[in-house]
Amino acid sequence: MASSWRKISYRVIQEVITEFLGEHQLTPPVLLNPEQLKTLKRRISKAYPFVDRKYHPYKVWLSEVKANLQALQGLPIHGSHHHIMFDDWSFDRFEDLFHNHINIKNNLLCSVKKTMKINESYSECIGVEVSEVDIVSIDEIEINTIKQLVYQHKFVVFRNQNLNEDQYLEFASKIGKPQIYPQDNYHHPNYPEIFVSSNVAKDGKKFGVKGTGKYWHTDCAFLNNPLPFTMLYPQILPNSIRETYYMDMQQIYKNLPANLKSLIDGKYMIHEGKWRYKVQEWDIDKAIIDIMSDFEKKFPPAKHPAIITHPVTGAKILYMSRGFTTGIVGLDRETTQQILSELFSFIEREENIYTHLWKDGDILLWENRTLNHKASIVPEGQASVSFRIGIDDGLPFYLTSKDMGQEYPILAS
Ligand SMILES: O=C(O)CCC(=O)C(=O)O
Ligand SMILES: [Fe+2]
Repeated sequence: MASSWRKISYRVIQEVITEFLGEHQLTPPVLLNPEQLKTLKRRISKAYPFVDRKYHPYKVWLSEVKANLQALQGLPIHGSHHHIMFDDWSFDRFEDLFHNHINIKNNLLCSVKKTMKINESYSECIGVEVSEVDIVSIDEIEINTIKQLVYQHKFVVFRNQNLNEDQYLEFASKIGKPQIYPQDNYHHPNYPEIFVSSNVAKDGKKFGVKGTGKYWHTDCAFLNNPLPFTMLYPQILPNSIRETYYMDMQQIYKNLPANLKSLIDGKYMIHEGKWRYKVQEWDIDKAIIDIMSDFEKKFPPAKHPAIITHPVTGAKILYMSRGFTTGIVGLDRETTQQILSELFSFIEREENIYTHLWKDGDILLWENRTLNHKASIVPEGQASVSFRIGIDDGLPFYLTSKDMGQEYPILAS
C-alpha cells in the first residue's frame, strides 16, 4: 500500500516551498541564506501541527526535506539519500504520488469552506461539527477533508441529515471500505454493511440486536484487524435522553503516570469478544461453556500492542478497554488483573469522559483507533434504532515495531 504520509509530505513541501519562493521572488536554483533556510524549515514543520515530532516517518521525511533544501542550494548531497530531488521545481512528476490521497487540511479548507461549515470550537477536547454539507453530492475534496478532520479531532458530527440506507452506505463507501460485521444477526436484512442496533421489529421480524455497546470499548478490538472508523446514524431516538460517551485514549496515554506506563510499555494485550456475546436462538439447550467455546473457535482472542502508533499522525494511543481487554501477554492472571484494574480506574475518570447528546439528524463518524466509547442505557419500553457502518480507511490499524525500524516504513507496496 502506498503511504499517504509520503504523499501528504510532498504536497506540503511543494506548497510551502513554492509559496516561500514566490514571496521572496526567488527562482530556483537559489542559494538561501541561513535565516531564509531557518524560516523555511520552520514553516514546513508548522504544516504538521498534529504530528508527533518523534514519529519515524516524520523524521525520515525531515531528512528528505533537508536533502532537498541542499539540492535547492546547489550543494552536494551526502549519504544514502536515494530520494527524488526538487531540482527542476516542476512538481508534475510527483502527481502520481499525490493521486487519490488524503490531503492535509490546510490545503483544502479554502475550497471546502464554500460547501460546508466546520465548527472546530464545538468541544474543547475532541470533536468537530460539520453543518451545511450536502452528503448526497459530496465530492472527493470534501471527503478528504472530513477524513483529515477525523484523524485530527477524533470525531466529526454531521448535523441535520436525512439519508436513506442507500445514501448512507454510499457516503460510507466514499470514505473507505464498509465492513461487513462478522456476525450476521446484526446485519440489516437488505444491507449487510449496516449493523443494526435496535429494539424495534421490522416487518414483524426481529431487526438487528438490541442494547449494543453499553460498556467501554472500541469496535472490533477482538479481531486481528479492528475497525479504523465507525459511523453511527440513529434512526429512532428514544424520548429519554440518548447519549454516547467517548474517551480520548491518545490524551489519556499522554497523562498516564510513569509508573503505569512502565508496567505496559512494550507489552501486548489480549482482547476477547466472548464475554459480550449475545446468545441466539440456536444457543438454546447449549451449556454456557460450549456457547463460549464455539464463539472462541470463530473469534480467537486477538493480541495488540498496549500502546499503538497511529499510521497517519504517529500519535501513541493506549489501546485497551474494559469491554474487550482481558489480559496482558506474558503476565500471570493475578498481576494482569491488578494492572488492568489500576489502568481502568485511571482511564475511566469523570474528567476523561466526553458526552455526545444525540439530536435528530446527527451522524457521527469517529476514529476507532483512538476513542473508547459506550452507549447510554435506553429505558425499558422506549424505542431506539441506530445504523452503524464500520469503515476501513485502507491504512494499517497501527504501525508495528517492524514498520518503525525500517526506513520508509509504510511505503512498501
Ligand atoms: O449506540 C451507541 O451509542 C453506541 C453503540 C455501540 O457502541 C456499538 O454498537 O458498537
Ligand atoms: Fe461500539
